Amino acid sequence: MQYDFNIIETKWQKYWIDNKTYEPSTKGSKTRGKKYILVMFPYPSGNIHMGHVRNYALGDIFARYYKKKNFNILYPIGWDSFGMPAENAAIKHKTHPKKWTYENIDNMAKQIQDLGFMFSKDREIATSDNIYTKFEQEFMIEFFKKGLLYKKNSMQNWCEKCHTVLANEQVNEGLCWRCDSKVIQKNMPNYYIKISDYCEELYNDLELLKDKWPKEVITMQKNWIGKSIGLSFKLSLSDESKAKLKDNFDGFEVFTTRADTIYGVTYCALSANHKIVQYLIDNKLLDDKKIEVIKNIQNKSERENAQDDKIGVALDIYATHPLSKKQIPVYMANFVLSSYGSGSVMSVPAHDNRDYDFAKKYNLPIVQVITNDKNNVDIAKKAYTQKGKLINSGEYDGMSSDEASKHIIKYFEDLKIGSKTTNYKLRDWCISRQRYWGAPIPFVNCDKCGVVAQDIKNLPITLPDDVVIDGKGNPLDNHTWREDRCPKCGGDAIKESDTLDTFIQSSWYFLRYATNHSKYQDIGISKEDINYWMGVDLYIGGIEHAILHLLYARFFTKALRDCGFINRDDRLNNEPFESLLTQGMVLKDGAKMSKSKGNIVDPALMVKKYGADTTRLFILFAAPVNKELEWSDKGIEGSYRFIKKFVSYSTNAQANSKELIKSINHSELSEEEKQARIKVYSAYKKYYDVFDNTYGFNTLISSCMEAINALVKQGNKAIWSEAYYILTHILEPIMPHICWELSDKLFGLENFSDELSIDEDIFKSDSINLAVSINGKKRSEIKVDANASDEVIKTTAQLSIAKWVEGKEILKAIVVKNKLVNFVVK
Ligand code: ANZ
Ligand code: ZN
Repeated sequence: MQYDFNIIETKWQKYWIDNKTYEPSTKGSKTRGKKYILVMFPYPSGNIHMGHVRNYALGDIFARYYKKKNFNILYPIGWDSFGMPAENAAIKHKTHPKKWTYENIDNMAKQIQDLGFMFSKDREIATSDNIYTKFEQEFMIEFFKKGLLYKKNSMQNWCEKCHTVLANEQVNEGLCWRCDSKVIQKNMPNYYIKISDYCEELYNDLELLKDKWPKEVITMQKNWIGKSIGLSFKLSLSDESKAKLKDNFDGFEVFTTRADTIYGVTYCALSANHKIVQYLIDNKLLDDKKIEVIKNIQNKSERENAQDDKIGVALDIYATHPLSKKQIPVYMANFVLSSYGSGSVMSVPAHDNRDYDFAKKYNLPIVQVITNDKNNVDIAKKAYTQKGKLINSGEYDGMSSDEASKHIIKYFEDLKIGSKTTNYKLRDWCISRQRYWGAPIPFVNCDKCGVVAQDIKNLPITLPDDVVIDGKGNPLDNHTWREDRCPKCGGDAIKESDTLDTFIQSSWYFLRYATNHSKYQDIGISKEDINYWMGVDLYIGGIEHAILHLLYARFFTKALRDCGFINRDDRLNNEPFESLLTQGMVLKDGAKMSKSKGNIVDPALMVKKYGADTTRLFILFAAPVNKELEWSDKGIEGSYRFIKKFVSYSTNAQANSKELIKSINHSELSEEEKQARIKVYSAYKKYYDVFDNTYGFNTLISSCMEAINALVKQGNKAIWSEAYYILTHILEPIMPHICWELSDKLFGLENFSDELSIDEDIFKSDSINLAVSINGKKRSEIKVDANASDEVIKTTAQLSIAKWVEGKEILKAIVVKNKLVNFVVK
């Protein structure tokens, strides 16, 4: 039989689409339940790459697996279609971002279909569609009403020359990626979402995902949320310092996770943007040189400052140590973040690395207050940052760190000068982007009323098409489109020209998919449909989204619940993704495939040359799912050969052979027939284990290959038929087109819905293993029939040790029943 993948693949893709085979049916249809399989939707950059293929192949095999098990499946795709590359393309190729984006979508949709990925057509969405924007804007307005969205001034990376805000990724070593001029920090109005209100819930609910999400992803989320428990207290300024500051400040708040080290405090440090620092600058209480140093630091992002060498400025003011009452100097230090804790720290150089480096540089005293069990801590070269036992700490001497922290916190609380505090690293989410190709932020600025939400009935607020994109600022800024009326007072108002961060779109797309498409025009999310489809049973995607996207999506689900858009789901605690599978990267020559490295293998070309089934088979066979996958031309050739072999041997099976298969009597079969059958059934067993538990698809494919190798050693038509009945079924999710073709020819597709019972008896081995030794030393092992004669055993054993007895004389062979064969050799 010829293998013409072109004809076969086109034929079945058409069949699946025409028959809506993989469309979700509405709730209540006769199925075993629902399975919602989700893959991370692509940015429509123009072409599918191998990373997409790996991601969607995995999604597709689960969708097909559950479909055959008669689950109602939702396996949707969409396009994360707002974002910067469209604008970059517009600058470079002088096209319109919209045109570029939608052409790319068409191209990629075709490539996806060519691979036989059977995403729902009905539920396909593009997040740049006006109808998607409409509901997103509604959510933003609701968040605003609930106090979950606000506007405030904050520092942004700003390029004077391009007159634009830059994302962190667009700043290379302090310079603009486009024009190489120096990037400064500019204080600008921005919109924020108050994700910090949800820190605790986001942190605590990770507990529910234990064992369902990869451990490292949970850890990454935990670190990102960054929960720290410690002590907050106020350090009082000395009287002289208070006077210097004209009594505008009497002290400042600090936060420490190491209350036990308090006696080791030898100075304290404020961030460059601290109120006191600003006061000193504004009132010329520092000399020009110091002011210049501070301003330089203010002009850098926190990220940059944290990476730089330690820089400080003595502020010539003093604070009083709360316990020892000693006067300690106050510095401005570049490593103190203004947005964490209270933007100021008590510094313990002996036990904190940053404090240590800083103290060394500025010659500040270092006082050790923690030691270890052996009392041999040496802080001459570096800080000792572990916990231990207290020394030089007055009444706390001898206590363990934990014990001392407890007592010290209590002391502060009793005196009402401090309290136990939980701090989170997670900052509010800045959602405004000063660029064109995004969802307009649905607010106006009114001179009289300030920031006012657009009227819901006027949504969506859509982008004007007539813009020139040249990379210099946001083309919306000076567009007449901005002229508007204030929904509150009716006076002149001006539209917001910022657009939403694209992470907003990917934070609710899975809820949109789960909404029946017949309702798409009327509502953003259907509560009823969500109740049925959510949570996502399996979410598959790249580990690179382990932090931001997954956190935002988790947050959105909870926030939309609190705004009444979805119902509370106590079972899942409103966690959207019940289980998560992160696939490894696709590499070529050891490096991630990328345009700049020129090591890209184009999936469309592979499909053209070998067909979709071969491409899918290779991708799933070449590596375990969560490991990196190295592209190999030999490998894909091998996959192609396997499929051709699979097709050509199919002529050994007989059509309509149900009765023939039933007539097989295992105990009457020859050893080769038995072996073939055992291999086929092992693969069948593995099929369920792999899909339900291990996800070891590469091992499932190996089992099928082994089965074929065992099958060719015999010629029983019934056995071949049974094998194809099973193998076309279990390989169907992986290489669907050819399996549908063969199954259709041989079994009328009946085997896809038929779960054969597995006769465990066939695995009961009727052979035994024997050790083979030479002069008492074990050399090999043989497998023989349980009732083999001593003669047969001796011959088999001798063959297995041939290389050790070459040129030697065998004096005797002794068979110990069911155990071993020993040769006495001279
Ligand atoms: C004294 C101390 C002694 C500290 C010691 C650590 C070790 P995490 O765990 O990340 O929450 N800190 C507090 N606010 C800061 C800010 N705005 N910028 C930079 N650092 C800040 O970190 C808490 C610790 O980071 C705090 O505990 C404080 O230093 C510092 F042996 O206080 B620690
Ligand atoms: Zn107004």
